[in-house]
Amino acid sequence: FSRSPAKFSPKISAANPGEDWMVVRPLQRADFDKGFLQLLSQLTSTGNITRKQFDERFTQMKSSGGYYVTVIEDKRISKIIGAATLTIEQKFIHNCSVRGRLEDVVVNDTYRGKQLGKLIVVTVSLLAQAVGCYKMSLDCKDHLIKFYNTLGYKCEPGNSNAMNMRF
Ligand code: 16G
Repeated sequence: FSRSPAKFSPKISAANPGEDWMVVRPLQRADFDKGFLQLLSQLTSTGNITRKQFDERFTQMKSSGGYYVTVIEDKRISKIIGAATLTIEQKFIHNCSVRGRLEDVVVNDTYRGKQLGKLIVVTVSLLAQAVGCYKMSLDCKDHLIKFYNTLGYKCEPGNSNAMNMRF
């Protein structure tokens, strides 16, 4: 993305999300009770995750240090309405640099039209820049390519093939 992803978002930022009823912040344990997993299930299958499983995964992610799970909360109803994760890959290349990956971006479908997708993606992209990532990468469905293009993400011709092996 551009060196200043914030320039794509003149009206909103993490510090000033534009609405006093919402907050952008790191995931908390208490978000289990604020619909975080139900929100993720709008993105893909989550399975039936117990509180214990959630707690254990939260602890593992926190102690490993490479996970920045970021959420938007609607404070009026104590519900998580948006989420995106920055994961960090340690590298030898680029002078022992780190690469960021944008993962699990989801906004509650009843909150369309409020630019919350843009808010959460710009926030996490700025975070990647702030923690020293030399690049930030993502995989997405075809219909979202335009959206990510507007936020500074580009397909790199000859170098943009996402490939998966499913287990
Ligand atoms: C999308 C997500 C990815 C997520 C995957 C889940 C973004 C930018 N990409 O590719 O992070 O893990 O969907 O789909 O949010 P799956 O269940 O088919 O792996």
